[in-house]
Amino acid sequence: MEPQPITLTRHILEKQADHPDATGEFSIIMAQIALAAKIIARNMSLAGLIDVLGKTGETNVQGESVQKLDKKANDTFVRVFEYHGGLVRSLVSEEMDKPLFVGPPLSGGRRQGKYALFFDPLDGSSNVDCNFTVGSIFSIHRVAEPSTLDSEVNLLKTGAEQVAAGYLLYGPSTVLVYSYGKGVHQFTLDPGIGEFVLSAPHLQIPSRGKVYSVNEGNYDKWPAGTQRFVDYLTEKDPATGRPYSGRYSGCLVADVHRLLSSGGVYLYPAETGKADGKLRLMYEAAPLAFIVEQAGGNASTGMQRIMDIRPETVHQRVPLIIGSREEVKLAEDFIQGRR
Ligand code: AFP
Repeated sequence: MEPQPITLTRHILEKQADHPDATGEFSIIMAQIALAAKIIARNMSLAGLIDVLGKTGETNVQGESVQKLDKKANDTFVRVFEYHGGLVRSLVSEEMDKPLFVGPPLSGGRRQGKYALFFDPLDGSSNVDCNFTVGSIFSIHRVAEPSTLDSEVNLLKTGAEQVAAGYLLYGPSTVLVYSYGKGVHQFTLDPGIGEFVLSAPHLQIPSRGKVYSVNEGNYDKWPAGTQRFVDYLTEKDPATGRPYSGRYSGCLVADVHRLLSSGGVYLYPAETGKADGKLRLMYEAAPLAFIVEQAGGNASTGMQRIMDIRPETVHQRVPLIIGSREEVKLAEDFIQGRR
């Protein structure tokens, strides 16, 4: 008899059984994320046929112009969680200025729900117009007991405090990768049955790789240590496996997903006039750091472990170097002046 496919729902429910005190809320949050992903994947597959391509004309809190699909993906996440009121008490998104407190109000200005969901609804959205890969990133924090009043300050958690994190990759197939702190598991959407099916349990990133991923057009704006690191990677030295191959998609999720299987390093470093780089800590860098560390890799600013950073605002940016242990350590050596 053929083995039964392990669906995401079954996987989550089996893992929930390991936690006798679990209330089931976390499992439903994961199911709702999977639902949002299926809706986004379907909209994406119709890009060009329905009116979802191009810009809305608005600018988001990051000062970037909003793509129609960014907005649609954000609205999908919000709808899915607003409808299921009480599951999470707050939503924080790249596309929303302020946290949205969605938990049903209790008496005395309090709210129901103990989790907050942070998300980048469509990472790499400028890729959509040319039919390239994009992703979504999510991070789940336990923020407060129902008795606590809501405020942005309660949301400022370190990456190490994440309960779970993951991403969706909308490519030739739709892939969901997540971790709740016990390894990294990959599911692939089977469109025939509409279910995410386990396609790779316990992903491990090689301890070193042969690929580097960075927007080299910004080279002149990088600090000297970063420039020397990339010079080192591109130098010819067969004895140490150099030069590395360059791969950069413009979608962080896609580049990190590649590293999970082949190893290597992704960088979005600090730049002149942008000491914190481009990427957002709470819904880009920290969730991917959680995944990559769970798979045996590292994530750093070059000076500090990403997972240890205590954010000052929910939209804080951070330089990011992420991937195989050896390359991330090497980047730190260059940036900290040891090489
Ligand atoms: P968006 O999510 O705003 O499209 O930005 C994509 C991204 O955050 C990340 O996915 C890419 O790796 C990086 O920015 C690309 O930025 P550059 O265009 O500056 O290289």
